Amino acid sequence: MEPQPPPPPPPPPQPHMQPFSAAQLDAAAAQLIDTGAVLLKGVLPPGLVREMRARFEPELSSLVDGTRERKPNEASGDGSTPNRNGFPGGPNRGPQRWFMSADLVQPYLAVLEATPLLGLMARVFGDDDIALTNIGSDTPLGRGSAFQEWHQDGGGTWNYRGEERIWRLGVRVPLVDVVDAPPERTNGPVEIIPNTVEMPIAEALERVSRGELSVARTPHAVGDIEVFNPRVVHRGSPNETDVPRYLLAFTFQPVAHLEANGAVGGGASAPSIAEQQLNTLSPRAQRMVRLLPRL
Ligand SMILES: O=C(O)CCC(=O)C(=O)O
Repeated sequence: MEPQPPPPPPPPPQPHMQPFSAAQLDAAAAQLIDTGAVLLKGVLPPGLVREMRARFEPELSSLVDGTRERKPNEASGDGSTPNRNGFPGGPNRGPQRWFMSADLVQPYLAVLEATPLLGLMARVFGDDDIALTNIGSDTPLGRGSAFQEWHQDGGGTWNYRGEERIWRLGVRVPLVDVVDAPPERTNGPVEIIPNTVEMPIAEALERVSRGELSVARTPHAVGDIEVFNPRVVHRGSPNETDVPRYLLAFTFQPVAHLEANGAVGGGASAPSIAEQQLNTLSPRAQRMVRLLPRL
């Protein structure tokens, strides 16, 4: 008889995630749709976030030191095109600020099992399958980092079954506490101008100067996640401390939108996922990465 390959290891037990009631998730979804962002407190266990940080920190250091090769989606241009902060394309996004794509591996992928996040996304995207399409990071390393320009990331609404629907959500997962205590203890909270998802940036800034809109900076404790519509006007702020402000930003999109736009697989810059990582995921989380290229 042919020797049988060993069975795949069983998925690890789900980390304990803070339960949220249906009413809390309804309110969070309404806030996200109305304003462009919502903070969910205490979703991820701090031990899990510490494991994520332990994986992330050396990888970013090796990118900054130049000992790690850049991945395709870390190039924002051909090396000569300035990116939106006026610096040459690539992972360095200005003084003391570095972009890095994270590998689709555990412990990061445990975020796909966070039931409050799944409940919130289901309220925004409906019953459709949702895909994870990227994990990125834009890290202000410390003193000397600067404000980003105000911007809106790609995304918006699309028409699906006769309805206007959001087609992209970002999820910020801070790997350290994000503190807003200027001047010395602020470590780079992202600033947003709520209620600007459909507004041109110039108009948003004009309305801020007239006092009709305000700028919000949301502190995050380790374990919190912030879900945002990438069209909300926002910018990174300087980190005035000596400790890098590590934070991962996950991107989720409905599969139906990817299929309708021929973007299944995400194009040249889509991250790949290794088969052995799939075996660590629940069947539901496996569905969320099934369209990604395999390593
Ligand atoms: O994490 C930050 O400081 C800002 C990241 C951001 O807004 C972006 O790169 O679009």
